[in-house]
Amino acid sequence: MYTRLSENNIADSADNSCHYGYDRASVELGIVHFGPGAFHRAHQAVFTDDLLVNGSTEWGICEVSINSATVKDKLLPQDNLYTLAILDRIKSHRVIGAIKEILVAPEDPGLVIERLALPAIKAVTLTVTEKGYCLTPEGGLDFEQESIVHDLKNKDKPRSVIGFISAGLKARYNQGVAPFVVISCDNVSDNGKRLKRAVLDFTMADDPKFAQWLEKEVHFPCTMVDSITPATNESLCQSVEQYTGFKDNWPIQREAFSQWVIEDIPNATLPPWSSVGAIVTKDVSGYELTKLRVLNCLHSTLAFLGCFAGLITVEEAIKRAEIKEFLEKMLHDEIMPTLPKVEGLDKSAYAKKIIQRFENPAIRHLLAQIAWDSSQKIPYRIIAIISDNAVASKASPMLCLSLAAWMKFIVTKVSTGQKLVDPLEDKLVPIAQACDGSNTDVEHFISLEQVFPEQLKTNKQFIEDIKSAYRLFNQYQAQDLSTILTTMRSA
Ligand code: CS2
Repeated sequence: MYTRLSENNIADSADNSCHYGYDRASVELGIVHFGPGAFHRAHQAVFTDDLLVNGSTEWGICEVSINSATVKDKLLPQDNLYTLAILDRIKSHRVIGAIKEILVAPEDPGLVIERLALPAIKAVTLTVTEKGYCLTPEGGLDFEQESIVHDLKNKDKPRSVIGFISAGLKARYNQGVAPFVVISCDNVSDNGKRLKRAVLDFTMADDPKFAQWLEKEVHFPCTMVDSITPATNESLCQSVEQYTGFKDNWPIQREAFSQWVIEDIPNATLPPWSSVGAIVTKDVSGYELTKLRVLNCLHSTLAFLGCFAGLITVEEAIKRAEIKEFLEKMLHDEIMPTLPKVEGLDKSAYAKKIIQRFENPAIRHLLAQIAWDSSQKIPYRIIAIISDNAVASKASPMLCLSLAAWMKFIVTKVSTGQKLVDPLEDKLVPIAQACDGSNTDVEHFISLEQVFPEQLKTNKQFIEDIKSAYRLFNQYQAQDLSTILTTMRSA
């Protein structure tokens, strides 16, 4: 019915309003990206596409999938093009042409290193989630991880992103080619610092002289990335077809808001993303912390409370007055006081805008999607705030309620035989199986050293607050969420 999205078909189309609008043949590779998931294609690839729309020709992207060939298999038949649907009060669609090539690392690791060694590659970006950095809970490289053990023995055939970045930089070092800048775009605080630590630890174990060069010459700016990007579903594919007239194997959807804050490091040359809206600033950590603690913390809380109440989407959950009021009070009492001063950022206006973004009626953002991988997310977005409050001798009963709702969520999933989508699944399942609805359930969860820091485990107030919140989730049913929220607030 619809023709396949492709360079020729879009060029021949009578309605060209979605066309990327530049000559793709003249675009050269300038960026390598690891992890071409939906968020990258909705965010960094779009900033880069804007550069190409403005006439640059040196910033084509070579995508590298670390494990699976799915992205390549879906996008190759359409010349690596895909549609970005911006779904908000105003809707728009555009085809993104920035991806020039997609490599699947296990198919040809040598080719990935070859690309990384190309002098034209000036930046390497990553969205591989924090587990891709292979770090221990203490923050150093985990030398016991299988892929790291493998990569230190097989440096020309790495499996991990850390092994690839090191091999690419080493090839440049050996050939006297200036290094690329390495830009983590994962949603964790101090992302650049964490990544640098992983790469440095790896190279120290490999070649200390090269490691010294790397430490001095290679820049790893921290970043903050933000745009709400629900996973692609069948209804998006259909609406994109109807709108553009093309069959697209993997369109991407996101809200209109998109923000990229990149640390300004002297001598680190970035592709000119600041000319298309990226903010380059010395104070990226302030933005990062504010985003994690406001947007992501509220998101996860919405997900846990909403899932308990049997709700499906963010919009449905934020429409419930008792949930919205709870979030607003939690923001005011427990989150805002922990936020740093950020020049040029009005925190109250920022928080207000985030609630409005959640109310966007044009996208169906599934609460379940946000609840995925929570063991990796809550340390940054919830527990770090509780820890800061604890240092200031302040309790965080509402944030504890959010954590208790996460525990309840895990126990419910496991007891009803549903699959957990979480990298700590093998630890969470036995914990949930040992739970019996009593106070000791909380203790089982808190023993997870990857999630809960030592100093909280011995904090009486924290334990008491989580236990009393957890009791409420066992005492009341899904339809009683408002009772839970009011009971806890009046306690
Ligand atoms: C969400 C984020 O899935 C989640 O955990 O909180 O992906 C959120 O949508 C993005 O960080 C927004 O920039």
